[in-house]
Amino acid sequence: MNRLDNTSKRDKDDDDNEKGNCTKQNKILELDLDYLERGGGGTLTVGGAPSVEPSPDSLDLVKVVLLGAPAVGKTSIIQQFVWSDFSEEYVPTDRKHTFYPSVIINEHLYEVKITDVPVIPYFPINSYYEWAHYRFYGLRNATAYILVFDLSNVETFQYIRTLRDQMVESRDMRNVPVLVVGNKQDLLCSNTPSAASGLQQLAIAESACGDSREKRRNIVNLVRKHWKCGYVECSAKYNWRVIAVFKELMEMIDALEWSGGGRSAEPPPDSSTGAGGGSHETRCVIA
Ligand SMILES: Nc1nc2c(ncn2[C@@H]2O[C@H](COP(=O)(O)OP(=O)(O)O)[C@@H](O)[C@H]2O)c(=O)[nH]1
Ligand SMILES: [Mg+2]
Repeated sequence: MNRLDNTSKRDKDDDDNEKGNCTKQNKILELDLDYLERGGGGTLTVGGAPSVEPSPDSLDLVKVVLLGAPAVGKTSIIQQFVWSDFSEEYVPTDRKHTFYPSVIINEHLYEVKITDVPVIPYFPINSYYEWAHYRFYGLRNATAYILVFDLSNVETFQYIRTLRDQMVESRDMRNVPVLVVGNKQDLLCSNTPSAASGLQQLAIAESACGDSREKRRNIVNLVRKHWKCGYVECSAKYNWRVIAVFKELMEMIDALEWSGGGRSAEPPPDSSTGAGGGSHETRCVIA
């Protein structure tokens, strides 16, 4: 049973967050970048809900970052999940946006921070690079990552393959869930045989489809068997398996949390306590 109430909050213009300049760089490198970010100001509240500062980035906040090549659908997946909204128009993400849904999974309540960032040319190999090039993105201290590629353009997988290599080389990823998402499932060629095509065109299309099917099989194999990561295919456009994306990720996070390998030794607040509740907050029951 899936239920989703969408009244999530999104940060105010995140440029505000970058005003907290500091010259003592060495000191800052030891700090939690998300903590600095919080100094940046209030939030823009969506859907008429009262404007309330989101929960502070406490240890219990699950920080999820979506990464992937340009135009694979990262923003669309988030917007479909938190707002049940989709736009055909492509507006490249030009600055960081954060969303704060609350998610209940296996009767455990999590406050989630979903971060959508402009395309990054590389994953910062240490906190200096993060500070210098991706200030306040929270890339290196994310709880979990969703790596998105476009199923109708499997070349976009190469981007996340490189990014994941850089992550593994520069961060201890043992207790950091990574979910690979193939988006735009609706554009898979097997879904759209053209009745108008001539026989020759059909044969060409079939062979191109076969090629891309083979590449897809190899990708699934690599992700599941070698990377040992989760893999979900979805369509942000048709809201097909978008909830499954977040359900799968939260299952991974919840399993870690309750096996003692999670972000903190403390158990997350239980839904029955009503902790973290507030009329302004989203509740996504995904299990
Ligand atoms: N057909 C189809 N188009 C999609 C889907 N998801 C996103 N798009 C389109 O792809 C383009 C890029 O989407 P966007 O979410 O901005 O990509 P981002 O750059 O990865 O954040 C937009 O024009 C979207 O409308 C999908 O599942 N199916
Ligand atoms: Mg985007």
